[in-house]
Amino acid sequence: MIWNPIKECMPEEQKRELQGKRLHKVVDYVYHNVPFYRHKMQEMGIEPGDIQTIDDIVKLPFTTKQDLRDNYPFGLQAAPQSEIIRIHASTGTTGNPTIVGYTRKDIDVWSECMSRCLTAYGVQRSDIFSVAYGYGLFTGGLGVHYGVENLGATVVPTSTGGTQKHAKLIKDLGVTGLACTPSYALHLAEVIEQMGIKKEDLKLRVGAFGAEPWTENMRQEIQARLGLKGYNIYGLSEIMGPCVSYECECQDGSHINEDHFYPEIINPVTLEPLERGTDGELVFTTLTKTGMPVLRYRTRDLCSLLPGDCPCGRTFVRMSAIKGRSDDMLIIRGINVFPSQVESVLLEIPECAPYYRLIVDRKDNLDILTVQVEARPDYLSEGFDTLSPITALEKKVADRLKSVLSISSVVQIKMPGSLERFEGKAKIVTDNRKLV
Ligand code: DLL
Repeated sequence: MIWNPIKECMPEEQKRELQGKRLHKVVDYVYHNVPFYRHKMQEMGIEPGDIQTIDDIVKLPFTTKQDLRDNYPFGLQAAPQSEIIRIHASTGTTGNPTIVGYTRKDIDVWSECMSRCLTAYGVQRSDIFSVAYGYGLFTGGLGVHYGVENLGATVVPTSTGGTQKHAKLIKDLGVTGLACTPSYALHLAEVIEQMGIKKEDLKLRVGAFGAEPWTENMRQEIQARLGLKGYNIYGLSEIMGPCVSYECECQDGSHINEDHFYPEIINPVTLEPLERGTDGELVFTTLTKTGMPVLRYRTRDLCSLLPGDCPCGRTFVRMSAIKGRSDDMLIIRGINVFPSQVESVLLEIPECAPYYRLIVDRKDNLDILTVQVEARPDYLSEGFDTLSPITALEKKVADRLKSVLSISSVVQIKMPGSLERFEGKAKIVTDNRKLV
């Protein structure tokens, strides 16, 4: 099923024409309502009249997270405060958070995008959907919530915390849909197993997982343990929140809601636009937002836009899975390492559970990568009191990591259940070098 075939399956020409018109309108709007953009455009010697087609987008200035921080809290807001009906803020560890104000129109567009996404997953009005993203300043909870309501399915606003209570509700209410981070889905699976609930006793059939990078192996693991089909959902607060893009039944990339968010891929160093199919930094321009529109926002997320058509019939371009963030990439002894690469390796090893941490230290000017990973309970149940299975597994993991990453690492096998579990976004990496 397709929620809005007129938009989601628009012929390419028509789509580009619509994008061009919308781009002109949003540029004119920010030029007259956001001094930050007016000054930037004046510095570059461009006026709204110079932007007529979507190809003119390359003439526009970029926006960065730092720009949003520098203009904290409302500097980039284009609509008057009386038009803003909701505020969200992005999580940030340092400095000012990013504040995003939404008008009623923005919230309606968001709900529409979410309904497109849920329909692509096969969600129907008869479904009961538990939203276990955090409700609050984070966009995950309320964003998905409004989409489920807009579609007409039943929403259970679980939010985070109280995992046992959540597990009981899933069983007792016959919950069919689950929205949460992939790491939380795994934790939930673990709690469900510990409570003695069998996946056959549950009615779960579809999951909307995102807000953090996850791999194909992680998808397989979640699907096997919860007995549902897991779909990717991508988004970011600065652009809207969940559902800037969504997977369809083909699960070969996520369709970007291109009538509202225009994507580009650039080389993060030279800022040159890159061809379809080439990995680079994802950049978004909001085409219809009225609260806080952004021009060419640099997401720092690394991925590619996939060439070719999708068999599902949607013409919205697809983005690949996020391969890492330009600011998340670890450079260890000069070699680029993405946490997702490590995850892929670990989940291919049957003795390893999908709970792991990466710790980077610097000793005597040498970078040391420590990978902590839990063993699966069944692996350690025999010979638990001897060290040999642990040492053997540590060596196996270290060898596999070395062959994939081309660097050696210190592997520490941890007891099942010993690493901290997360309810929101998982904090996988600790880079102690920054503290030096
Ligand atoms: O994480 C919005 C969201 C909520 C998306 C719920 C999906 C589901 P922020 O907190 O602003 O917003 O974080 C945005 O999270 O730039 C990516 O680095 C990462 N991210 C989000 N979705 C995915 C995904 C929400 N599906 C940042 N895969 C983004 C990989 C993701 N990374």
